[in-house]
Amino acid sequence: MQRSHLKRLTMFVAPVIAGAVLYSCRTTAPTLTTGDAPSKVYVAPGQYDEFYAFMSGGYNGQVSVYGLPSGRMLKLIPVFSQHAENGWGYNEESKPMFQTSHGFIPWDDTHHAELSQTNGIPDGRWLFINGNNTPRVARIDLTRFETEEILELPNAAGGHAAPFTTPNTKYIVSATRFSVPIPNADVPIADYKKSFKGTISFIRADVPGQMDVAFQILMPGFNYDLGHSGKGPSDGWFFFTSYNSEQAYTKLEANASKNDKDFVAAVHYAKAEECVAAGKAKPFPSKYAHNFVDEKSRIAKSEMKTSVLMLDPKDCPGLVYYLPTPKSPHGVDIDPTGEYIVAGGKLASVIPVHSFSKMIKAIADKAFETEIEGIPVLKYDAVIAGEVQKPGLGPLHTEFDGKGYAYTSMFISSEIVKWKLGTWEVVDRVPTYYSIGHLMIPGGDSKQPFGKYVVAMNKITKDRYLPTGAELTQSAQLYDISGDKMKLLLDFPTIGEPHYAQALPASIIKDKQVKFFSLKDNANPYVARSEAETGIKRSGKRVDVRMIAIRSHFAPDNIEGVQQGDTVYFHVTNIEQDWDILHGFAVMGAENAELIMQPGETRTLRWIPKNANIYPFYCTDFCSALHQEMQGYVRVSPANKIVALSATISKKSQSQLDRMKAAQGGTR
Ligand code: K7E
Ligand code: CUA
Repeated sequence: MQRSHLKRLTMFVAPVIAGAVLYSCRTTAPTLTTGDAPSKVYVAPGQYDEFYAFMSGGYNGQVSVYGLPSGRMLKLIPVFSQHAENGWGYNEESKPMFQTSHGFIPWDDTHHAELSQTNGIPDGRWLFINGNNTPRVARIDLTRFETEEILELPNAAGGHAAPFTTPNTKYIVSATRFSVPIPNADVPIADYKKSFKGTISFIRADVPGQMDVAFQILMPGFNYDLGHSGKGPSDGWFFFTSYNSEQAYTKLEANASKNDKDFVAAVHYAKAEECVAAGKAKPFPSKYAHNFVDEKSRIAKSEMKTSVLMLDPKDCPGLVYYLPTPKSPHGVDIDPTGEYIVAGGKLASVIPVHSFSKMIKAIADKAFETEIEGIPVLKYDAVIAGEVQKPGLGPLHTEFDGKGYAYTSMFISSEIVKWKLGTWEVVDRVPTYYSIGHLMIPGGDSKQPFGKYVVAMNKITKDRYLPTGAELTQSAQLYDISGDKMKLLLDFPTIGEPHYAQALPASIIKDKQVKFFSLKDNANPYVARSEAETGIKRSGKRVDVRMIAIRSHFAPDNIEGVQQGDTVYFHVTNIEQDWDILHGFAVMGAENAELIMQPGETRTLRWIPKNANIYPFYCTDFCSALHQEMQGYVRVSPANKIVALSATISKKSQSQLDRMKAAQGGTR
């Protein structure tokens, strides 16, 4: 195991940094779990985890929720990708969430989970997540663990530096990993330097249902990779890494790695607000979708927006400065005090740390090295606070424990390195298995980290679990950081490819959970609140069936009069008003997913029967002892055969229902 680790390491290192020294992270045995580790991660049956952790799903386009320290997966929250398991993106109510200026887009690549904050501390209202491919940002409501809003970003490609928040969630941001012509147009790719630009979007995020681009900043055509807002003294500033200052457009592996230094862009967004108020931003025609779920009907609506305010730094002096930063930096992380700006130079031999106060002084002193498209480049020596020497290889991301220490993930040397803010000395290092990307400390990018653990999210799994063919599950590792030395406690598998994650104490959100949706308040136009409100209606070739589901039947459960060529909409309302009692709905031959109805909720399945036939439907969620009895039939007749539209509604007396409920063990 040790040897394969080394071999793999060499494989990564060799092409990237020839001749570099391999830092030793192999003094401990890879399989170690020592001493009291088991008791530190053991959450006894019936007990709860201390933290909720929200992990991006990477190329599965979703978010997954884990308990820490157990590493138990609690939920998958579908966001940008259709999810057949509960009909997200398949049922009629949620389809509008996938609308974009490119049409219906059922997939994306999620990277960075970001909790909303109040005064720089995670507050448990919302989780934001970005879609990297067709740039979008989403809001997840943490009382329901559901996606409730998605905003597309116009004039952008590769929404990677997203959706990081300002300390009170006034804005979240999204910056472009790929520069493209702005506005996008058919131009020769060789015109890159002339035509390709980046943009940074500031998105109003503090009012659910009203997310919108407040303004965009037009940037030189570099690749903007990651960002973090200032806090405390640096509140009002936002910092973004950029690489490819070479502006290469082919063979980036080599061509974008030539410059010794790229840049951190320091954006004074408080200044941007002034410039916007002074009319310096120009309306820029832009088509982009805004989708959100109406709270009462639980139906998503989609609207197409037509313009953004575009700010050119040339028209707003003092808006952006570049901080030279070695070498192709990836993450940029601000320490809890707001003074230090830590950049992870993927190919750098040090971890450079900029000082906010020195930056302000350098701006006042005009300590400029040069200017790029109207943006002053500050002198490296005038802004650097210090460099962490010999940290390891391939620094990517940094989180903080709130006790004066920083933890940086080292992709190439596959380790976490702990170092001290201010002295820049490395105080501890532990190996990760293997090739860590992001790392996460609960609250670790906030003003007051909750600390206790660091989670490594590793890119390569290799030999850590029972093999499952050529593709293995992704792997996370949990380390105790309460003492001087980091201690590996647990490996646990994750799904998709988690990039960033965030976590917060469970106590902040666990008692705010919705247990069911009020039937009385259900504003779906096709709701049926009781069997008496069910029915079937034909309008031309469209047939609407209003149906209810309750333990353990559907009403109606026999439907006749549907004809070939009809489009049938099953609107099924789960009329239970009881926590965790779900029903499902599936009909044979549906070119679609099932429906899952949470208690009190109406969901709609569109179905186009092909043949004159009998089609059964049934409940897919094992809801009671008589779940297998929860079924029905649809009769489909030829188009030329007239069969009266009819429904058989099971009429059960209340006493019958009560008896059945008792027989099924009552409510759970
Ligand atoms: Cu480093 Cu997309 Cu956050 Cu992955 S990014 S690791
Ligand atoms: Cu309802 Cu099974």
